[in-house]
Amino acid sequence: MNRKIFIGDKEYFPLISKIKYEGAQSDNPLAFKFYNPEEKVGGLTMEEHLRFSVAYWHSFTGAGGDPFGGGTISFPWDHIEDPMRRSFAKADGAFEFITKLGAPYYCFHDVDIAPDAESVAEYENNLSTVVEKLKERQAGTGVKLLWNTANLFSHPRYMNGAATNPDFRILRRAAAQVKVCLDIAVELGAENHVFWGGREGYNMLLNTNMKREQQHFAEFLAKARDYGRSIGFKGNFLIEPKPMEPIKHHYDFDAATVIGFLREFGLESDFKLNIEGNHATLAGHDFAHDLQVAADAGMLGSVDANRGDDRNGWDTDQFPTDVYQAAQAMLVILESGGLNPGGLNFDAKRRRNSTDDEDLFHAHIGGMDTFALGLKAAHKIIEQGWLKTYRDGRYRTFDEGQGAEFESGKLSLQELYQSAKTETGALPLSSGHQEMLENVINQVLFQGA
Ligand code: XLS
Ligand code: NI
Ligand code: NI
Repeated sequence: MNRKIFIGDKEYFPLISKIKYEGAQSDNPLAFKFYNPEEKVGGLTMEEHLRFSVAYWHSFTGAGGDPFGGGTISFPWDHIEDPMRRSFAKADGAFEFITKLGAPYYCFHDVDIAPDAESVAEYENNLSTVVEKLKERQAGTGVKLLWNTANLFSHPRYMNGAATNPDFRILRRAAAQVKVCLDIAVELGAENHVFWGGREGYNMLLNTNMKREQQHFAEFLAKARDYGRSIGFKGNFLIEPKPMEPIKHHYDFDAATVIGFLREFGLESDFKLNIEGNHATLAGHDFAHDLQVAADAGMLGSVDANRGDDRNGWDTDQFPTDVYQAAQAMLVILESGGLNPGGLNFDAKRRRNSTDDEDLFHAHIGGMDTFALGLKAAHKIIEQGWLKTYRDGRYRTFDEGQGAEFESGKLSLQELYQSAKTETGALPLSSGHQEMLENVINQVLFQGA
């Protein structure tokens, strides 16, 4: 039975019906094999753990253009000439897609949902008109807004940055955009608000006062925070680190850099991090590394779930398919207490030559199944308890005696020296057992294979 799901007066993806969980044995490419939203993993359902979100920009806006060629992907609302009517149709198509997929959340930039404009008044007017529609669609479908963000990087005015632009007038224009976006966050019940500093940084030091730009950035974020709180926004503000691309050196380089910046300027209690897989790898880290750095600082807010390509160094924003990586990411996430009120947002795009509507479904189904498997593997590893026992065991010399005294700050350098002096002979070598641990992860992943 192909039950119709459509949101407005038209069905935009008529060939695809609701995506169902059919289990690992199913050979239906348009079904979940592993993501079963109602299935409990520990105390929560998969839906509650994973909190999947669809990205408006990649899924309903980006047409596959790259520096060597224009778009290849067409959307069922492309033919509508009037930009406002096209935005309405896009919204209906988006909610139809998200509902058919069964993702509980979505995310957007301001200019993904409505036409941009030079004047603040026209920009605001366009947005608030579409926001009315989104509000109705949210209420009608139950789909919620994980986060929204201001696009402060596409318009030519932001070529030298937004909050870090050397021209105050550009910073002020960006602030107006952020103000409108915070109003929208409250209006639509966004659970978080993201800042991705795509052009906050520099291409050459010779024309840049880095210190002054970073002070402006912090002041801008502080004022955004103050305004957001004053209108009742209770969610997390999130900074999304990325080391480079589109410009050479981003100020929000990686998790560690952003944490240092937030602490330097006293922003650490309102701001957390949105960690993106492909951004971590661009910075030369594993995805799990940046997640762990954020978690250790108590600042793991949300995740942009995607991946790069192992053999090139740019932000390919591919859908996650690597279960080994997803398991390691979910291990950090579960050990740090889960993502809520963040989620797993597919900041990912299908390839430029995946031009069928169906491909958008395949891409998301694969990403959701991958993280469902990662979740189950991570949960199993935690339940079995051996990893934690093993890891804790490596630090056992700090649990008692002098090691414990050192940890509590009671040993001076001279005391360490004195007591090291009493040791005679070579100290024991303790194996890190890397291969054994790698093997056990494979065993957990493929038990029963
Ligand atoms: C680009 C970023 C962007 C943010 C939102 O690389 O990932 O998509 O997530 O502005
Ligand atoms: Ni990215
Ligand atoms: Ni992102």
